[in-house]
Amino acid sequence: MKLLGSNTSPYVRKARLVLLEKSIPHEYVVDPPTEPGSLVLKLNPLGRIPTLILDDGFCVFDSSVIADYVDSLSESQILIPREDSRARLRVKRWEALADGIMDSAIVVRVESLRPSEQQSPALLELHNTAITKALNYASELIGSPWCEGEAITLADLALVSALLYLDLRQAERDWRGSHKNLANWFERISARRSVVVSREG
Ligand SMILES: N[C@@H](CCC(=O)N[C@@H](CS)C(=O)NCC(=O)O)C(=O)O
Repeated sequence: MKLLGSNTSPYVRKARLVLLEKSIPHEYVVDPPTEPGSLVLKLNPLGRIPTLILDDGFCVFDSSVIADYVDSLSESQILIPREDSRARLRVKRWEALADGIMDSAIVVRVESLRPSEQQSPALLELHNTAITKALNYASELIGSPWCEGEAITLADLALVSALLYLDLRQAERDWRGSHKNLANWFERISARRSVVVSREG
């Protein structure tokens, strides 16, 4: 299978981390949909990344759907709990929280690229506040050593993807200073091979 994406997209990082953690053989192809001739535009009606192309050509889109599918491919290292519905719900809620941080950070990024007189301070405030509140929530919720306790799950992979994107686009936001437990967890997950590989490009 082939994962089409870009190195800056947090949703792509989440999908890559799932593939890497599960040790699923795949090819990662940098193919941003903004580039003319991008395969993403031909195969994914939404024109978004990540896009996963299975060996028979079946096109999978949306990082949550990709994560779910890839996790189902093997019994080793289950990232989304299967038997315990509340445990599954907790992990999926973590994913939604992390995705929400990504969504808001992207709105802020896109808005910030507009000429300053055309920017909406209210929109920037709305999304920056959502990010702040989501980080507070994550900091209250996070377990040890991983988000949901002893086993690493999709929750951790989604959260690290969101935080790496904040570091990229909102370096001035001192989330480590206000959330020491998140900072410690981040140090721990940053040493993980999957995260190291995903940061190499
Ligand atoms: N909910 C989607 C969001 C995907 C998304 O918005 N990706 C952005 C990149 S970060 C994208 O492809 N935007 C279109 C573009 O870059 O042209 C997911 O989780 O996969």
